[in-house]
Amino acid sequence: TGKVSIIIPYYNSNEFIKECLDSIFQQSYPNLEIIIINDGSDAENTAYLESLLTDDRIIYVKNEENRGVAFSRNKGLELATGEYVYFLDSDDALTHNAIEVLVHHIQEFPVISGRKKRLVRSSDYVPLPSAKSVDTDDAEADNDDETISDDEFALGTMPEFEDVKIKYKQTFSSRERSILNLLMKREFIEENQIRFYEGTRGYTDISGLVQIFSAIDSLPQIKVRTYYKRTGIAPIMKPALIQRPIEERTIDFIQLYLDLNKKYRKNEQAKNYLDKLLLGFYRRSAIFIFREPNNFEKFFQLIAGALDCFNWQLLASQPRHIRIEFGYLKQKDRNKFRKTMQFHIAAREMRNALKRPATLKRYVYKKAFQFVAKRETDPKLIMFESFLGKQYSDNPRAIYQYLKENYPDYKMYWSIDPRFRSAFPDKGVPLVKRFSLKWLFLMARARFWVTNSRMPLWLPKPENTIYLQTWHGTPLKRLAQDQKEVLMPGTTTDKYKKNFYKESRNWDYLVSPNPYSTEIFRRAFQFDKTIVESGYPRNDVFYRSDLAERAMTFKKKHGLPLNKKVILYAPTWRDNQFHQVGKYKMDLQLDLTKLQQELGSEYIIILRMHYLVAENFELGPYEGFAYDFSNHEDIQDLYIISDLLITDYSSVFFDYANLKRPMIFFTYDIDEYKGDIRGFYFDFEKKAPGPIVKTTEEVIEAVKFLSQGNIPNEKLNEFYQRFCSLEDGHASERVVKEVILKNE
Ligand code: C2G
Repeated sequence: TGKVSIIIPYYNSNEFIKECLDSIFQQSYPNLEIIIINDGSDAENTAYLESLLTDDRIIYVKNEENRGVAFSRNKGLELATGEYVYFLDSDDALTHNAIEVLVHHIQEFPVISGRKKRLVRSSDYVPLPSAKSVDTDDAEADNDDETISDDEFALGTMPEFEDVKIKYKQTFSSRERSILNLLMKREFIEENQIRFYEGTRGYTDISGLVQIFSAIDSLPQIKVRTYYKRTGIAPIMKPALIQRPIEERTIDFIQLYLDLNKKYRKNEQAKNYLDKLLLGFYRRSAIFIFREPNNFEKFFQLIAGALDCFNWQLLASQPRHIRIEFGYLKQKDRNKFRKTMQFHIAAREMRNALKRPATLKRYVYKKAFQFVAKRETDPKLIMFESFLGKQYSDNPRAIYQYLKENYPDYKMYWSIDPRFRSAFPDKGVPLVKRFSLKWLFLMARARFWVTNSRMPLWLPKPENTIYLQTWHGTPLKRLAQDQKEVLMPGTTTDKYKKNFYKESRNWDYLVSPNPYSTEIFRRAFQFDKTIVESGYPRNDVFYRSDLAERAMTFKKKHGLPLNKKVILYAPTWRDNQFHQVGKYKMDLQLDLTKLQQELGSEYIIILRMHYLVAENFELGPYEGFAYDFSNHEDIQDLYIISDLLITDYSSVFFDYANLKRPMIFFTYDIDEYKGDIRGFYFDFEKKAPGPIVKTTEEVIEAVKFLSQGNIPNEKLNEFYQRFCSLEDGHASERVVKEVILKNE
């Protein structure tokens, strides 16, 4: 029962550290030394971590700046005094008896491993179940990421130690790339001077593993789940995950491979492992590395160079195309390699395409698109789209209308989702169905794409097309890379962030409504091209002199009573409440019966749901009082006719503030929303330019209070200065001049 030193590097991961530490504090094996290396975390993360350091078995050290995980783990090894060492990551956790089971079984071996379970969402974590023995000896056994149902897991009991199955590994495959979940004797570590390579940012685990593998004959793996590995939840802005493009990772990997080769080429076990890693890396990454023509020469040389020390016998079991490619790399025949690689890439695309009719269709479409896009772009052709073709609205519409009035020689089209045809004018606006053949021709030849949301990622932007991304709101809710955990259905945090990153690579210009948004957009979208800080084109309308006439015309056209004041209710959507992918739920928490009783004589209410919300409200009983304008083409019209806005965390209030009319924030779920669901960029409760309320009664009270002229003018002005001061009715003009006219 020797002491175990658990080594945990920590870098800005305060969302998960409590779970991690609790899982150690409650280990059934008490003889622990818990070494935590704070690797230059920011003040907030540091303070939180430090508040949790209550156990006197903890040794806590800080790096002055962020030095990387290899450095931190090495430091941990220097500090460790236990008989055993064990690495744990600060966003992972252990099962209740993990250490006990590992220590029990290590016996005379220098190293032993347990098994891992993946946590994809934080809610998958079941606090502290005991390790459970796995008795199926399935083909997956080599893969330490297993998928089992949570139920089975939660019911896990302490295994009878004698019953635990053990597998002894003598060779190490390229799947073994993690130092986590290995219990190691410290004497062994020190005798072999095992340390992590600090010269690269990635792949440092393998630098430790290769040393271990070079020094052992056999690695026992007990078939007991001991470790929860969190995947798919990228802590905000962890550069390791998304910002490290394939080029950088390739350079890191090859550097490490060459370096380790020098040291271990005489050790068969280690050499074998390294070469398998190289093969694995090549097979996973080659097509991504060589797909980009500009990278070709550099990476050809790099990889061909690395192969000088490769053991060619390993190739025998590889597929034919890999053998051929490696052959050309070895001969340094770049032309033949290039041709083979092009074929490989094309064949792979084709194979993916043939999987399903839908992917085949897309493949053919994409090829046709690329073919058309080879022709020159038409400098007068502009394609517009708003909210994925669902609306004729927002910034794209304002820019469109400005151009139409002032530069009528442009050929302009609106891309529409045919299911939303009724949200577009009957005539006067040229419409084209998204993904139709005509759309393909227009999109592939247009000089400009103007949109406020994302484009399908599989659609290759033509080389000379300029993509103007207007976005659709000043952010209060955390955006894109700034989101901690993405709860939307049909994606994971990792996938979402990666896709967002790819999407924003395509943008050439981004419109920003104010300096506050500029700063956020730069970071959250990882955008370093031109930001046009112009104010929002969609808000130009507020600065026209005919707002009253417009309101009157609108009310008459839609049969709204002219003698009543108008309340607009426009809430946002909830990431974690949905019917299916892309269709979100909205409980109407506002009690319309009460509202009508209390306010009906003076007011009507217009309901406007977010475009992602798919909900049909039964408004029959409230005829003459409540109206559903969720499908109306553009919310700007509704702002103009309303006398008061009720919203929540939606960016609508940044726009509405331009009108300097009263606002109420109906935030019945604020704690949950500002916490787990999204998180905010500023202290909303302090800065909101109007009362914050949680119940219908409070809404009614607030409406009455505001209608007596109690407008919080000071807050409203402060808010206006911060978010609306660029708005003057000329934002569209500024965008057109900066983006369209300059690039014709
Ligand atoms: N919107 C609307 N009706 C609503 C809510 C929003 O028409 N009930 C429109 C508004 O133009 C708003 C935009 O959709 O500005 C974006 O809506 P948000 O509620 O802010 O939500 P989201 O689409 O998540 O965008 O940077 C801004 C954020 O990305 C928010």
